[in-house]
Amino acid sequence: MQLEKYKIDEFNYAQQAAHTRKFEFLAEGLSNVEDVLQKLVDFQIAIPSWALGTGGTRFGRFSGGGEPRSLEEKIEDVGLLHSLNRSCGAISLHIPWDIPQDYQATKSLAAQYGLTFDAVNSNTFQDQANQQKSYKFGSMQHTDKAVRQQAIDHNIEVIKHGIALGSESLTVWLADGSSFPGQLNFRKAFQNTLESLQEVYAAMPDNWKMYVEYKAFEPNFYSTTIGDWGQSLLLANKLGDKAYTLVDLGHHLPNANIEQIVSLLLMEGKLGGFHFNDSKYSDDDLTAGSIKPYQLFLIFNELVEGMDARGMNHATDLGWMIDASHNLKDPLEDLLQSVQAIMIAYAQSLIVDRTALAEAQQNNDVARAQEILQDAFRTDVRALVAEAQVRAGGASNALQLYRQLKVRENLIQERGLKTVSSGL
Ligand code: AOS
Ligand code: ZN
Ligand code: ZN
Ligand code: ZN
Repeated sequence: MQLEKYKIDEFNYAQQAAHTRKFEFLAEGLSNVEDVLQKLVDFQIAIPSWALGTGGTRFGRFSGGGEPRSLEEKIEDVGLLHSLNRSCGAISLHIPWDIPQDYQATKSLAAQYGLTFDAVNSNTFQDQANQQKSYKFGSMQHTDKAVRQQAIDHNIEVIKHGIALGSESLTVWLADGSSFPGQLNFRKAFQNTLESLQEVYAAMPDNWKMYVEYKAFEPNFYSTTIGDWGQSLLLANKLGDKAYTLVDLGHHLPNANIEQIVSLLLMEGKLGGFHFNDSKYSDDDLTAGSIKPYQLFLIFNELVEGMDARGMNHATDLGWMIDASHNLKDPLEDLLQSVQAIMIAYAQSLIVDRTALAEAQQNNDVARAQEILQDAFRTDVRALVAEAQVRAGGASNALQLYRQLKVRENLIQERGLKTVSSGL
C-alpha cells in the first residue's frame, strides 16, 4: 500500500493547534530545544525483518493478517513505518530467511522508501532443509570441525549478501552452549568459537563491523558460550578493531545493571550496537519501554554522556536496532510504539542538565544527582519527539494515523488474512 504525503499533511494540519500548544509549553522550559530536535531528526532505528510478522512461543503461534510474504513486502512494511515517523530508515535482514533474488531491484525498492540496509544477521541456530551438518550441539563451538566450517561458510555468505546490498555490519548471535553440566569443555568451546569468528572476521571488508551478541541463557539452559558482556568483549578484543559487543536488553540475568555495562563498553570503544526491547522475566522481546522505561532512560543517559565524551555521532556511530517479537499486537503498531519509546528515552537523556549532574557527582550530592536525572525522566517530552517527526516529514502521532488510515485492513486486503512470514 502507498502512503501519500498529503495524508500525513492533512493529519498534521488537523492536529496542529493541539500539538503546537503542547510543544510551545515544553520548549519554553528547555534551553537546547533546536539542538535536541536536530538530534531527534537524525536518529534512526533499524527494523528487523523478522519482527514484521507475528512471532510465537514454543507453545503456539496465533498469526495475524496481512503479514509480509516476501522480502519485498517486508521492505514495504518498513517503508510504511518510516513514512509515518521518519525514524525507521533502515532494515536489518536475516539470512537465509531474506535471501534477495535480485540485489539491484532490492536496493532500488529500499531506496524508494528511503531505506538503507543495516546489519545482516546470520543463522546457525536452526537446521535448514538442504543442510549437510546439524547445529543440534552448536555451530562455531562444535566439537566437529566440519560443523564449524559450515557455520563459518554460512557467515561468509551472509557477508557477501550484505556487501551486495550496501550493508556494513554483521551481527552474530550464537545459540551455542550446553544444557547440562559436563556436556561441554567451556575452554574448548570458547576457543573453537574464537577461531571460527576469526575466519569470518578475516572475510569482512575493512569498513565493516562485526557485532558479537551475547545472551545469558536460552535455548541452552546451563551455559551459553557467549553468555555475557565479558565473554563478548573478550572475543571482540581478540578479534580486532572491527569487532564490537552488541547489547540486547533482554539478554541479561535479572536485575543486571545494563546502564553500567553500556558505560564501560563505550569507554573501551567496544560498544557496537543495540537490540532494543523490554522484558519482565528474561528475553521476552516485548515492546521497548513497556515494562522498565526508567531503565531505558538510564541507558540512554549513559549513551549520550559516553558518546559525547568520546566525540561520537549519536546517529551513526552505533548500530541502533529493535529486536522484538509480537505475539498479541499488530507488529507494525508494536514497532511504532517501540520506536516512540526509544525516541522518548533519547529525548529525555538529551535534556539532562549535564553540568549540574557533574557538579553534584563531584560534590557527592547524592540527592541532587538523583533529582537531576528524575527531573529529565519525569518531563513529558512527547511533543518534542512529535515536533521532530513532523519536521522530518512524518506524522505528529504515527500510531494514530496508522489506525486512521486503516493500514492493517488495507494490508489484509492486499495480502490476505492468512499469511505466514518467516521468522521467529
Ligand atoms: C536471540 O535471542 C537474539 O536476540 C537475536 O539477536 C535475534 O533475536 C535473532 O537473531 C533473530 O532470529
Ligand atoms: Zn537480539
Ligand atoms: Zn531480546
Ligand atoms: Zn534475544
